Amino acid sequence: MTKSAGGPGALQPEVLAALVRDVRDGLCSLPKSLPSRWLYEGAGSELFELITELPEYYPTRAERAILAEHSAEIVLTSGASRVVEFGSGTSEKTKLLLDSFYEVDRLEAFIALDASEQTLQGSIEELAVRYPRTAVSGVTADFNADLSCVPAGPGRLLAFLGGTIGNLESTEQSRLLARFADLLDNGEHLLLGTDLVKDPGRLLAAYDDSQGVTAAFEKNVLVVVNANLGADFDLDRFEYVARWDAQAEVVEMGLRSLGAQDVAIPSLGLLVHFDDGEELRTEISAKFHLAGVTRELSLAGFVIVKQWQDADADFALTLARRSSGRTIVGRHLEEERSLETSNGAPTSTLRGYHEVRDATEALAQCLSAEDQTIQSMPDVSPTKWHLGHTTWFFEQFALIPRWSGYRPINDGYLYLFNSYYEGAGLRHARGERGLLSRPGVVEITSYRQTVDEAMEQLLLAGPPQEVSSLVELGLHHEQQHQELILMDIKHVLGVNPLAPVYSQEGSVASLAHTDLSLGWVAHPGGIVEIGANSPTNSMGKMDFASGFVFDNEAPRHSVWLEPFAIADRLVTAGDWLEFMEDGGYDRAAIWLADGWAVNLAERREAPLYWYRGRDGWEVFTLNGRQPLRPEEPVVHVSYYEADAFARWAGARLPTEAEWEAVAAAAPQPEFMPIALHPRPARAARFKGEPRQLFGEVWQWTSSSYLPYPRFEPLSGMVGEYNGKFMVGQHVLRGSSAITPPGHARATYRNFFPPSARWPFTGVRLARDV
Ligand code: SAH
Ligand code: AVI
Repeated sequence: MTKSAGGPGALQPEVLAALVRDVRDGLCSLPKSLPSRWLYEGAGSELFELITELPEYYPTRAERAILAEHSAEIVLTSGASRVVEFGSGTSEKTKLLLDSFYEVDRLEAFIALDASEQTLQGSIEELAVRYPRTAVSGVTADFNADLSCVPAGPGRLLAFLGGTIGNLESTEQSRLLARFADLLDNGEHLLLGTDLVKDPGRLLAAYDDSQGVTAAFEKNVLVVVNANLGADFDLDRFEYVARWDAQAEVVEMGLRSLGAQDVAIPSLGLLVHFDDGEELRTEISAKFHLAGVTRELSLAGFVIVKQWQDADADFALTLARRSSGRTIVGRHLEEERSLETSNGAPTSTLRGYHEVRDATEALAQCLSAEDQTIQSMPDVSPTKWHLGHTTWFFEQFALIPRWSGYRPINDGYLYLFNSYYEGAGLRHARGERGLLSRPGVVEITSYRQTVDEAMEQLLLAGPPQEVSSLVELGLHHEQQHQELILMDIKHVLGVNPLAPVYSQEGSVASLAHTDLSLGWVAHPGGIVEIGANSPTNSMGKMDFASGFVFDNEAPRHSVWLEPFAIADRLVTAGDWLEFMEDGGYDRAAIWLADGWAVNLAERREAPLYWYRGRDGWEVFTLNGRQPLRPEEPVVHVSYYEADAFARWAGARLPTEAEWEAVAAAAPQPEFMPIALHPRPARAARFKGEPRQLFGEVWQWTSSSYLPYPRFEPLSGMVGEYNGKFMVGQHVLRGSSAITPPGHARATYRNFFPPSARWPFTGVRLARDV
């Protein structure tokens, strides 16, 4: 690190030049503002350290708790050996992470980058002593300007902690993430800390503390300008203001002029006028939703590896990997960013289209061509077939009918990749999809790309509303296939005696905060409304203006419920072991006749993917074979098994209306990355919370899959899908650990035959009261 020439506290010439520029620009524009990096000069970094200790300021404590719990996992999962920290400050919390790297001798280098040289000086010396075998260095630089000082890979983990990304404007955030991605080689990692949206009262208290430390910190920028540029800001003539902009989800901080005044900055030859009450913006602190973090990282070219929150869900830490897949952060996407309004569900914008298409390809990235070709049973389709079929959907339903002159890429594909649509003509037999060595993965990838290019043109032309709706339908359809890809490949790998691992990502959820106590959420019964409003408008045309739903979720209608109670957590593997040890699979009396017959015919004596290992039960997961963890929800059980378990437990399965009545009143599903395996129940966030409704396992209901009263399928060929399966299947509710982010909702109706257990199916009990 270069030492400052002008004595302690003096700015380096190039830093001073940057301050001059920023002050000139910021104070001569309206509204007035100054970049937040200047807050940390002079006494600023010490004041910030005091902020981190304030009772009201939770982010530092929350992030520290996450790091304390998960640093070892970050070391293992990232496989990194060099840590580069941006906006490192004193790196106080970072030590938790660095200690974990160092303990296993994996900390070759630590580079701290910060705009404030003074802040770095103390911390680097201390860290060099703490990690004698590590090359510790500090770089004074503005991360918005020049990242060329970041050393080359491999094995880098970029850490951007504290929620400092929220101090950037949203366009700067995206730009910085994209630059991080550019900097990294495929397979290297980013660790990003983000503060989450929460109760505005708590947010404001954190940024306007009772001791006035934050006010002093924000006013420090005036001290810095006075000290370095000879300005005559009178600190007593400005008051600190913090406010929460609920729409932008940003805390805005600034200094309000008390009276009209002129401030002289002689070294710049400036006299700056402030009106009475005029504000100078000193900082923003944007707050995030998990959905937004995932989206921004994906757009920048990262794949989410794992995301953690503290126990109060105040703060999130995301480990993301530079993705080798195609990432689309093109000009068009930037243009569309400002139009984006979705809550994480796919949209028919070009950006929305690519997000979903890329996510599908990302799932196949870790699979070989052989993996992608196998069909392990008739219900399972090869991965490459899913990749082709989801592409066919856009070609068949959007491009062919809506683009005159469009020529199908290969007529044979229209036959091979049609799933069930009689209206779309003949098709290849479902059970024979695994017999096709050709087209291979390479040809199907090229089919996807060609269709994507055509779709780009269609979308950029500003398609009519019915085409946008079709595209939206196609994207939700593709998300369904993302889940199918994972459940199918689990079966393909699961029948392999070598139990291959699909991915190491997301393996073994932490048991911290687990709470397996079983409570019952009571419902008084009566008339309730369930279902969604119809996805067609008054002209009968597909229209998802009030949020996407499949036609089978509509129309909204009244249902009578008797009083009931529903379990506040899922049935666990431990509960299931008790059932088995109590002879659950041997007692014909608790089984439906069909279920008993299936058990006998297929020798079902435990859930699918359970194996007797040398040291007890083991389960096959997408992370490979693992010892059974009794805390996890049981998964891969049939309707018959779920029903028999419920009888054994002296309970029953909920109807779909009961499930929805409870879920509609609970917090709606979060935009969570795919977890690959269901996780144990965590403590309720509030009394009577029905836990694990979404994101773990699909929950069997006792309801047959039937049309709702006044059900109308979508018009046109796409309407063929849902209605024709409305017999012989049971409805499942919720979503699973492999459901794509943004796909779950309280009205969603999944359905499978009662004997199926290769989907991620589990059990939530209900009972009459
Ligand atoms: N990472 C620490 C410190 C956060 S404070 C934590 O989590 O507690 C924010 C830090 O970012 C400060 O040290 C500040 O000097 C630095 N910083 C702010 N803007 C910066 C910029 N544009 N370039 C580099 N560093 C910056
Ligand atoms: C560094 N950064 C994440 C802090 C924040 O919470 O936005 C800066 C801060 N400003 C006032 N208090 C804290």
